[in-house]
Amino acid sequence: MKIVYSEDHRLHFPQGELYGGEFVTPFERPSRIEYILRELKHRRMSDLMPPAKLDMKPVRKVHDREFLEFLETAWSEWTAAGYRGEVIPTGVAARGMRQKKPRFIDGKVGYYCHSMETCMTAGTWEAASASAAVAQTAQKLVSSGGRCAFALCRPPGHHAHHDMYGGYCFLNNAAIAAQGFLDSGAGRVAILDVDFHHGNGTQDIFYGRDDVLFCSLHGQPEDAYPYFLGYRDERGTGKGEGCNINYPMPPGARYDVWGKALLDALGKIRRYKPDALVVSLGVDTFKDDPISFFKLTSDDFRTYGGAIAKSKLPTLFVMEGGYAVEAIGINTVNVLDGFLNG
Ligand code: OKP
Ligand code: ZN
Repeated sequence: MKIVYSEDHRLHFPQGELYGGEFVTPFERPSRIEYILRELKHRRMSDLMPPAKLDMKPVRKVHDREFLEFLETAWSEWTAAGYRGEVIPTGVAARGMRQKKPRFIDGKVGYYCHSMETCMTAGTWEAASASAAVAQTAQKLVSSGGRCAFALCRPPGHHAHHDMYGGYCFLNNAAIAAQGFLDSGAGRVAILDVDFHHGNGTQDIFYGRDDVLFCSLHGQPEDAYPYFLGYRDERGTGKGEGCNINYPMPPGARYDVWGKALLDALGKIRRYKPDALVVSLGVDTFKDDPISFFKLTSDDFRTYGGAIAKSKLPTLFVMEGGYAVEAIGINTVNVLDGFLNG
């Protein structure tokens, strides 16, 4: 399996994440990628390549132009304002308030941020755009006839909306890849999001469209981040009606429950007849994940990799979450291995 990777991910490493009222070392940290690389090497999967330069055309189709400008300039505007810490919002555009972009950077941050745990720092834009380039380069490998590829993205992307960042995500790598498939000639694309958290950003981007089917398996919003999206009755709108399918599941869910949802989603994907499949691959469904509540075992990851392979679709795996760092490599590579050898 071809693997696309950029070491520029290291440029994004905020000092803190707001967690339970404390600033803690971010769960989403550079070592996550190092653990995955180590396990790939260990299992002789070392067909690595760097990304090509990011083509902004598909990026502009899934993200707002002013939002992209904001991400690119936020750090310099923040420091120019005299702030000495990392970029984090104070006031946000909440219920009943005007949805108008302020001029001052502190206001703009509140306008474009949906989750306050996520700090931006000097290298965030460079890392986020490198991560999008990783997804795009891997997509092109599949578009030009490859069976599969693995985009080792960091930072992750599935919480990034059309015009909002948060949940450790800035650019929606999976959405950029899906748009890339369409722009390279695919008629329809399916996105299967198996990260523990609902892919609210991806849902937002494609909610009114019928050329992308989005299926997400996740912790139910009553109990799990991102809390304000991911219910079963969110089915898409307008011509996108029926093209958004959510599988919220309760705390403690094991593979007997989770695997049934996966098979249902794979059935829906088969009937949609997509030309390509993007898997938003988060391994935070693992039983020992520090911020999640599903109970998948390392063997379950191999099992579901095999189930995904049965779809026989050109498949792009895009790395999302997974915070049990000691096991993140094993679990991620188990999915890929299950896919290849299942
Ligand atoms: C990103 B990805 C938990 C707060 C959750 C954000 C989690 C973002 C997960 N107490 N904070 O989907 O893995
Ligand atoms: Zn997650």
